[in-house]
Amino acid sequence: MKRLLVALVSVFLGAGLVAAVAVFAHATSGEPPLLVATPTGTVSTPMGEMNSASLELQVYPNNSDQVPGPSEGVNALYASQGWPFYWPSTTLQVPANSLITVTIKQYDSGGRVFNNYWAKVHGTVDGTMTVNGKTVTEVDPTRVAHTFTVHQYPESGQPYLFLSVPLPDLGGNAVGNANPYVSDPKVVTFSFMTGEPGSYVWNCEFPCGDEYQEFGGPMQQRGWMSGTLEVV
Ligand SMILES: [Cu+2]
Repeated sequence: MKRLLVALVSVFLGAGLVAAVAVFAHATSGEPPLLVATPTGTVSTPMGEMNSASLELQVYPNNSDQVPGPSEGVNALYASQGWPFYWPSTTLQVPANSLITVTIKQYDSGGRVFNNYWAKVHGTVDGTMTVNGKTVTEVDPTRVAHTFTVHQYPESGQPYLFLSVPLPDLGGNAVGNANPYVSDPKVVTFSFMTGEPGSYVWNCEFPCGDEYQEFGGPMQQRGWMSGTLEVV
């Protein structure tokens, strides 16, 4: 009887611990609000008429009165430490079978990427992007602030999607959070095509976080340097 009681108590304690971990993980996850791409009509492409949509993002070096940044759950800690982040959200949704045009205003400093691959443009229409209106296929690998890199979950069974663009840095004394500190961010635009619906993740490949090789902390945190891309 005593043995049965001990076993039962252990099971209840175990279940309670699992529930507590789940509640804690949920409270600290701070999933940012969904940002849905704005439909922009149709465009003619070599593959025929296609729906189009646009997304606008910014990258800031740290939070400020002008741009509060994510602050729910574990995000409050990162906010107090002044890490860079994508804004207004990292939870993105775009339409399927469409041409998506993304504009990113970049306000941060940077440095050298670990591998020059991340200074090159991959997976966009024509393999190009524009930086302040100029068409390029790569940027100086010693002057990268962040990258926007979309890839699959490890499971297959959905359309292939890989996309990576480097965001050039600002000079040290030009860095700022938003107007009025900086009136001329690096403005990067690029377009890519979506296929059938799928779930993807994205992150930054510039070592802008902390811990292991500067790829820890905010680099792995949604709301900061990684997020999701739903094609619906
Ligand atoms: Cu980054």
